[in-house]
Amino acid sequence: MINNKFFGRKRAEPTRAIPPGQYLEDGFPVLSAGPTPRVDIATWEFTIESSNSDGSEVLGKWSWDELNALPQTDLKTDLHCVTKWSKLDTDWRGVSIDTLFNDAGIEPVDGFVMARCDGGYTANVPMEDITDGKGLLVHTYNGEPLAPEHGGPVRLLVPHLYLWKSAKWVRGLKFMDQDTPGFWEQYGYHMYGDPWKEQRYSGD
Ligand SMILES: Nc1nc2c(c(=O)[nH]1)N[C@H]1C(S)=C(S)[C@@H](COP(=O)(O)O)O[C@H]1N2
Ligand SMILES: [Mo]
Repeated sequence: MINNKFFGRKRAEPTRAIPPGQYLEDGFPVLSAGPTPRVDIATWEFTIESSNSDGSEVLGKWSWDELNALPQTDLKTDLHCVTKWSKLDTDWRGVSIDTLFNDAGIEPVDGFVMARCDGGYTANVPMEDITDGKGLLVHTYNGEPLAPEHGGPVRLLVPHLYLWKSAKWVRGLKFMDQDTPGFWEQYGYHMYGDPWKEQRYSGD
């Protein structure tokens, strides 16, 4: 017997609203501005730095083992890429930025942070968009180690903003008083990037 269920299956309709101008994607496209860097877990470190007129100060530093020893957070969330695909219900595991701040005794201050990455990519985000559970350092996707092309070993995940803010191969956050453009923002992408407001390019 042939089971009719396998025939005439329609493409999945959105099970809930997605942001304007977006379409649903089942796969997981890779979008990188350069080659996938080789990252050595043994020497990997993640650093949080302040910056002020006197220079910068390291506020917290974690090795791979130290990151994994912190309380872990699971998050199921939708992703929205500025190239117009959205992917529903992606499963992530990692450490929330709140947990890092707690661990290092860092008080979030009003302002902005720059995420910096192996390979030189940067992305700017407001502090309030990575705190209160909104930002994570993720190392696990769908129960598997995050693939290098998607930012493994560790990427920033800020899912309520367009995916270019979710910096792959992230190695640090630097506090900034002023909102300063990161890699794509210098090329005209929006400084904030709210998908629900279609903030794709500066001026949107
Ligand atoms: N380090 C780094 N992070 C990055 C990028 C990059 O080129 N380098 N591309 C950004 C862009 S433009 C997008 S759309 C997403 C794509 O993530 P994905 O390749 O996992 O789909 O990663 C973002 N993070
Ligand atoms: Mo992108």
